[in-house]
Order: sequence, then structure tokens, then C-alpha cells
Amino acid sequence: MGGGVSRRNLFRTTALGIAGAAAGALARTTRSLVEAARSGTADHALHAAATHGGGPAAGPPPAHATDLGVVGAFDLGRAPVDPMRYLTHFDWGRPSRAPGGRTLREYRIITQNRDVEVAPGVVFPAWTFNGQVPGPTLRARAGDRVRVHFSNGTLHPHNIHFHGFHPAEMDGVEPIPAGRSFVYEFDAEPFGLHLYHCHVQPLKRHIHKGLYGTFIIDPPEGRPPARELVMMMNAFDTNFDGENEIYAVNSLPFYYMRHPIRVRRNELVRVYLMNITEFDPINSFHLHANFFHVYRTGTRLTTTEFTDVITLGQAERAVLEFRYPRTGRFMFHAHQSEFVELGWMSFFEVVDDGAV
Ligand SMILES: [Cu+2]
Repeated sequence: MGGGVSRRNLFRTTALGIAGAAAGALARTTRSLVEAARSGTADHALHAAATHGGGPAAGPPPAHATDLGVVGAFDLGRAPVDPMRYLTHFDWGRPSRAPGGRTLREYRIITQNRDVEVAPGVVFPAWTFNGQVPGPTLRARAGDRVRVHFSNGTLHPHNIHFHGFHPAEMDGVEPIPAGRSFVYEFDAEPFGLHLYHCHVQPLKRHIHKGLYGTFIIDPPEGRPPARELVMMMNAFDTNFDGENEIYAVNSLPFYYMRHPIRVRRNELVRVYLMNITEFDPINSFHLHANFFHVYRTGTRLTTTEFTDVITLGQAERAVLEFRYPRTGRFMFHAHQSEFVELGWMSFFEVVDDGAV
């Protein structure tokens, strides 16, 4: 492990919060802790913070708060993505009628470099699709014609490799040079929950820097009505030492802990769960006080598992379905404790009214 901010001390430095000091003091503490971590004196700064702390962090923690969290407010204008919007935002492309009466869907994707704040005070030089990490969730129906207008707006070669069926020349493994464009076109097959990502070497760096997104192909007959939520399990190696310091679903650590995702009691919830985590062999999703039906890769309409933990290797994905019969606040998180401590902790807020 390299010097500076190690994966084990970053959140002890940025994240003392939930039990910490008044907001202004807290911000100063965060900064000093991050700086201390960078200079290798975090333990002293931590001791100082523990000694001088007091008062709540910005934003109320869940009722049964843990000692997890980050200090300071998230700035969504600088965030890799707006986590609430990302959950439910689907880009269906610009539709038109293709020969034979099929639907043609056209999407525009550009790679852009962007410095994003992956935790308060922690800036990451991301490579993005359309300015966000993860990239936009592209969605089509099985059998649609998909046309993706790709432009490389950076100084590095990039491309887009889609998971799914397509001809070799549409496989997205040829680098597209800086400033150049390419049109990927193929039929949307097979239905399921897929992924797209840059496929330029070194692959782990191009992916980890942020060039990935979700690609959903709906079955011809659709799926039952549900509250649909896209969750990308991802992580950031903020000091480029080959280990992640931050874990999350949808990029911001502890975001859904501070801002629980509201769902209605008894409504069908469908999670499109992806794992794009680089540098770790697996990631996982555990739901509290409930079990879910699993549709691996979303390619079948019959469930194969009923469980409360699913473990996925990189690029594996699964559609999960469940209902909460009781109101209340319920955790969901990785079932790897270190990932939890480094950000991958979230809540559902199950409510009775329509305020969802
Ligand atoms: Cu790339």
C-alpha cells in the first residue's frame, strides 16, 4: 500500500462526523484530518478531533445511527452523479421508426474529463460518459435498433463496449482516438440487465476512472409494474495505489444513509443491481429484515433464488425484487464490513403515504 491516505484511514479522517463537532468546526476538522492523513499524521488529528468534537454533522443521521459517515455536506454540483436522480433516470434515446416497423433509438455519448468530489473535500479526476459517473442508464426494448453516437472529447483514446449481442465491428474494443467519433449500431438483444464501459487498455484504469454505465434491455412483454431503482456498486481509488478508499452504490459514500430511499409499504421494488467495482474480486448487497427474488443478469422472467445477500464479481449483475410489508427504516449494505466502513451503507425508508 502506498503512502498518504490509505483505504483504512480515509474515512476515519473524512468521516468522523456523525458524533462530531458543530458544522464550522467540523469542516475545519475534516480538512485538517484529510491533510493529516495525506501527511501521515492522521492519528494525531484524529485524537484532536475526538478530544474537541461535539454536535451533529450536517444532515440528520438515521434514527439508529451508527458511527459511520462523512463529515460535511455533499455538493451535488460537484458530485460524480446526483444519486437520487440516478436511481430512476432512464435514457430511452431519441425514438424513430426503423425499416420494418421497428423502433430505432439514438443516444449521444461523449467522454469528458471532470474533477468530481467523491466525498466532501475529496476530489477525484474522473473520466466520464456525459459528465457523470456512472454514465447515463441507457434503456431499450428487446428487438429495438440501437444507435449510439459516440464522441471522444478527451485527450486519451476511449471507446464503448456494450455487453449483449452485436457484430464484431460493433464490439467496442477498437480505441477511438482523441477528438474522434464512432457510431455503434446493433439490435437490442438479449433482454436483461447489461453494462457498457470503455474497453481501452489498461482496462482497470479506464473503468475505474469512471467510464461505465448501465444498459437495460426490457423483455418484449415488459416486467410487472414496480418502483424501479438502478444501483451501481462502485468504488474510487482516490490515491491511485490500486486499492479503493471509497465504496458506494451510485458513487457517493453513505449518501443513502443520510438520505434514505423512500418506497411505499407493500409496493413491488425492483433493483437493477450492478457491480463495476475495480481492484476487489467481489462486491455484495445485503437487505435487512427482508428477502428478495433474484433474476441473474435479468435474462429470465422466473426467479432462481430467494435470499437476503447476493455476491457479484465485476460486471455481474442481477435484478432483485421485494416488498416491505412494514413501514420503517431498513438498512441495505455490502456484507463486507470494510466496504461498509468505507461508504457502502444505505437505507430504505418504507412509508405508508404517497410521499415517495
Ligand atoms: Cu477509456
